[in-house]
Amino acid sequence: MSGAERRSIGIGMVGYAFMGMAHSQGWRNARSFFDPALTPRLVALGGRNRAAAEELARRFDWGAVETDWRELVARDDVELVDICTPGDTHAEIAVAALQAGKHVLCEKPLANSVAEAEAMAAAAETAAAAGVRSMVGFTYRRVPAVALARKLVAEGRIGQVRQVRAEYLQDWLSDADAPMSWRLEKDRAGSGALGDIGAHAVDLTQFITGLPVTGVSGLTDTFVPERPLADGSGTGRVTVDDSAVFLARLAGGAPATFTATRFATGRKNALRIEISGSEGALAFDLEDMNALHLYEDAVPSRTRGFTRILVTEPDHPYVSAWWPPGHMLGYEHGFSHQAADLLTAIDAGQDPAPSFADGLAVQRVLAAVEASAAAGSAWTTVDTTPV
Ligand code: SOE
Repeated sequence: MSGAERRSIGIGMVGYAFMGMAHSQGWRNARSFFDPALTPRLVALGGRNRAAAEELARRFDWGAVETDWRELVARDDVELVDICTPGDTHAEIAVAALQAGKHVLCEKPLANSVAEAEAMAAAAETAAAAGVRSMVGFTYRRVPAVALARKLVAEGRIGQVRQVRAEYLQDWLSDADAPMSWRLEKDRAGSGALGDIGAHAVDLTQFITGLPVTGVSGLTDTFVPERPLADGSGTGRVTVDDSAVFLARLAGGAPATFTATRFATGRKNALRIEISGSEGALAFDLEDMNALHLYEDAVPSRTRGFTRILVTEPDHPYVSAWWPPGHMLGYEHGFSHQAADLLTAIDAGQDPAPSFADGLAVQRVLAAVEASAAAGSAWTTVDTTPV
């Protein structure tokens, strides 16, 4: 497509911390590497701390800074609102933006409660009828090895899904002196390891297998209930889980086990999933994210075993936009894939995935785990009614 035929879209992003930076480079690289029909323009960056927002805006060339998200949403040149703030603000910003006719990309987990997620999914559905699109940022769906895993399951390469073991392991809180942050406050983050990283494990399980979680039995623990405040002025109370472990059933009956913890000493960012099927198996670990392990019963026993597929070939999902075969991708690439897919969907007039309804489905699982844990691990059914 020639430059003259290209359309562009104004992006307004709220948030300037870790995710703000990850999304900023995602928009920039999506434009340069994927060359989408709809070109993103980085119009405005929103953040209450003007100095911090201006610093990120300078580095990534955002056109303006707004210190009130309402002003950002109201700007005529902002057509898509990207929400990279803590969970307690997602619902209000997303619903306001959708009602103003702006497309929305919202970080995960979608919200801090099922009620908020329901309101967001309802607003997204109403907006979609008017051609306004929304997406929740479960970026790991867009790691090439994960996207390939989903394709292989759908093609029947491992047969019927019999069992899933999923875990997301980090250790950045195992030091009891690690300071308080918003991620440790229930009012701001909704939950702890469960929502921050367990949400990814749940979403990947549902995405790769195509099977929703229908029931759970959970255990949550908080190992360090009080931590030093970052400014040294005392200590603060941790009001979320440090770890969530749960048993689940998937639609159709397959059992699954989940662990989400930020206390897995030595594990830095190990999002792992292993799916055992009737004719084979798949295994993925984010700490070795360019590889997918495939086991197939159909291979003669002499050479049968888990094969490590290096997912860096041009016919693997997303890879052809990047480097020659064997040249690895990293954590940040998922954010470019997310941005490129969203721009392509908007341009094509299609609803992108994961939708707010997918985000709500995960939220319902998180809530069921918390309810189960509060009731002594009682079996708790997950509402799987479509929005
Ligand atoms: C922090 O635990 C965190 O940054 C999560 O919030 C992200 O979703 C995950 O990608 C990495 O870990």
